[in-house]
Amino acid sequence: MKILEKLKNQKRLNYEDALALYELDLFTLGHFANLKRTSMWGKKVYFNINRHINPTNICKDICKFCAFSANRKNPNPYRYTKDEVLHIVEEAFKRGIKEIHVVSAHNEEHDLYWYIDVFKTIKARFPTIHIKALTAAEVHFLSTLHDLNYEETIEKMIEAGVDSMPGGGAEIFDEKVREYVCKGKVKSNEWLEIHELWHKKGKFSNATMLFGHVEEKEHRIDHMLRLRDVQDRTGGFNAFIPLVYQRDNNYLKVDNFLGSQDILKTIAISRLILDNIPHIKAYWATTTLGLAMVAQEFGADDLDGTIEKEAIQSAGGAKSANGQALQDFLDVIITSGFVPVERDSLYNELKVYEESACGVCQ
Ligand code: V47
Repeated sequence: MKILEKLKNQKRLNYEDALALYELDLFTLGHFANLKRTSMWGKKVYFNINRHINPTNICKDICKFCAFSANRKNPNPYRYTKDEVLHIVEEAFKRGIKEIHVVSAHNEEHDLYWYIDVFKTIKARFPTIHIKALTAAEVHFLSTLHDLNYEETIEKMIEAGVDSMPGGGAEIFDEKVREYVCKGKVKSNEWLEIHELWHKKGKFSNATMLFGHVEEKEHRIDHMLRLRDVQDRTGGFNAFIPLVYQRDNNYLKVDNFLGSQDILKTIAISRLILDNIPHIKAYWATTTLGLAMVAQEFGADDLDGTIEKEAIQSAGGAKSANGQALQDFLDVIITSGFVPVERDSLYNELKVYEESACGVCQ
């Protein structure tokens, strides 16, 4: 079979190859994805110690899949003040948090200058904290609000101390599906352009894909290939994060939900297609920690972070609202035969845990 030959010879895979990968049985596919993952990262499983902060849920956009934004299905609008954000950061810092991941809804009352002020103050008070903030969807919203071009907004973010960009807002790049699930939001080519500009400033970012809703497997492959093209030019994506669609409290009508096999297949395929993106995250908040751990044998090498407070996926039904205890990460990684590695936001290794760190084994 042609696809097996290509996999054995480690050839770059094209669109047709990727479709053929979906036809392979899970364990054949997993075998090749795991070979690739192991050749890159051995038995290491990466995670970081981070805090998610979502300054507001009041949003001008209406993405059908979103249960986080305040509307009829989530009648609890909120907007943090600068002092509230600073308080969260201060408390998190005391607990040893090394990254804040700031993602928000699109709310004119939190304009670019509000964020700049907040980020500058955080950097002045906590210079060692890594600020991962503002998705390309937010960069688009804030640029439009202030009549700035993307480069101008990006330059202001960098000047304010933003260290890296999260991968949110990518959803699914296929224009037809995108129009259906998140009409009015940043367009696919704009999302990709913003990340490319960010990378050209010497900065790193992540890339997500929201899957398991109304898209087909063809759209997932198209999504990955568009990212691979940008990465060939810039090398600026650190990680790809396939986000499993959470079904509660939103306006998207979905008939068939994915099972674990489909989720693992998509993660494995992303490892094989995205040969130029170093890390594949199995984001535990959307897969559950158990499946995220299994995914480490199917191409993923990262679980994301401890998060502390998760608002987006939990609004959609995920059991992630209170984050993940570090000890639970360590226990599940070690008992699965892997080596836990705490990393910083740019994948520098901070601590490689030995087996004695495992509560279960003691
Ligand atoms: O862009 C919204 C997604 C994203 C739902 O860069 C949903 O390291 C599932 O991007 N079901 C925000 N997903 C989260 C995100 C992220 C998470 C972790 C790490 C990183 C990173 C980025 O959440 C949004 C959207 O695609 N989302 N609603 C839902 N119902």
